[in-house]
Amino acid sequence: MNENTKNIDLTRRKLLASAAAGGIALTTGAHGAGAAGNPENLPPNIPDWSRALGEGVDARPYGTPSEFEKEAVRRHVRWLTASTESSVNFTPLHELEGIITPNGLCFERHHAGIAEIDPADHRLMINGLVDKPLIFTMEDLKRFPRTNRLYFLECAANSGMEWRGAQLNGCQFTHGMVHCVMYTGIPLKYILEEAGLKTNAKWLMPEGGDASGMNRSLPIEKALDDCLVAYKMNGEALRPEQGYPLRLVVPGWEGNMWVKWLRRIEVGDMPWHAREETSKYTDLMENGKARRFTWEMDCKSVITNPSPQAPITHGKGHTILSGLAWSGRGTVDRVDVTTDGGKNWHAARIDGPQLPKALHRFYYEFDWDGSPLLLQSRAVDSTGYAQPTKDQLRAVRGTNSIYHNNGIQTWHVQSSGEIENVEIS
Ligand SMILES: Nc1nc2c(c(=O)[nH]1)N[C@H]1C(S)=C(S)[C@@H](COP(=O)(O)O)O[C@H]1N2
Ligand SMILES: [Mo]
Repeated sequence: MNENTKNIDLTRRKLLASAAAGGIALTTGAHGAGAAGNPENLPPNIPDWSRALGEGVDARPYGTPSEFEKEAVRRHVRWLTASTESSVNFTPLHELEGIITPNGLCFERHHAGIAEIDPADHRLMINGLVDKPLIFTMEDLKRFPRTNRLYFLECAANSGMEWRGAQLNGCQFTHGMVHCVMYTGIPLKYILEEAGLKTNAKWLMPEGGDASGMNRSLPIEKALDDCLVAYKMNGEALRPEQGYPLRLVVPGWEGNMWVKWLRRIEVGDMPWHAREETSKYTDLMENGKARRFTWEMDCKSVITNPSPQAPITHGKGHTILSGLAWSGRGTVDRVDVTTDGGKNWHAARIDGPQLPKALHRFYYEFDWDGSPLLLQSRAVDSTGYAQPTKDQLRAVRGTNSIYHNNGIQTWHVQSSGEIENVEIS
């Protein structure tokens, strides 16, 4: 049994539990704890936690979530990859709200496992077409002016399995290769200026310090525009999973370019044609030709609740729909939602900050009459580009692709409240 089937089973169990509660779901609370909980703790009784002292301030030097939040975890799909070291796990988008991804829940994509690096032994080297090659310690880097920026990172392979049709039951699996974090770092421009770019400097090759030594060619215009060399995420040091102690931030561009455990940047006059931009991370078109250097992540959205891992358990009536939208080209200006597979569209409410190249949160509230629904969301970004249907995408791209699937996602809600991933045309 893979992680995904396990997840579907969990969903079914949740539904059974809520059915047992017999239509009093509203009063038993959103966590479904009503049916299984201890009635002795309910009003008018005094609950257990009011009768004794709680843990002291020495109990949790580094905080962790409540023990009742065990479902909010990264999950992987075992059959997708041969080993866990060269693999991916997924952000539990259906368990999250707002636009910030907590550090411990950011999806992980490694090509050779997590490098564990002592920052005292870490260096960043700049070489190639520069006036003076440089080697920085972490301490050196922390004396450059810093900036704080919130950006999403999406793997180009996010939703990749969906090219062949609806496959995985949950937005965690279909869309969970995305996270959104506040980075603290140095504009890459400052570091390049320190080394001095030669006039023929046109491309960079950032390289990782992990066993994969991952590298990608990065055009100089992007490097000088908004790239960061980051060492903090959401206020604290980068997590080892996210490239501790140093990672490249390439706002709006495919995750593969955001080199983790960043150890070297070579400056050159041509792209390197590295493995990750030739055999991987290219888009194979219908005619057998591969499109290369498709860096920008196009506008996309997904409904995170309700969704297959987060079925409707309260029965018919007032229902809150929550979702995420993003664009690698700017802000998201509009999100529309349909509950009938695209016959009628309604404007969703974008709530919270609308920052360029960051996740946006949207809501749509409706009265569910208990009949089956086909839920979809469609985002429009600040360039005026509207998220396409999967059919529109396939008309241009064919079906050979893995990467850059930003098509509209459909969730089928059954009368029971159970939800599955489907495709309609
Ligand atoms: N050094 C190095 N950098 C890397 C990778 C890697 O395996 N090694 N994976 C890349 C890929 S494919 C993606 S999608 C992102 C994932 O970032 P995350 O693990 O923080 O989610 O990191 C990129 N940077
Ligand atoms: Mo990726």
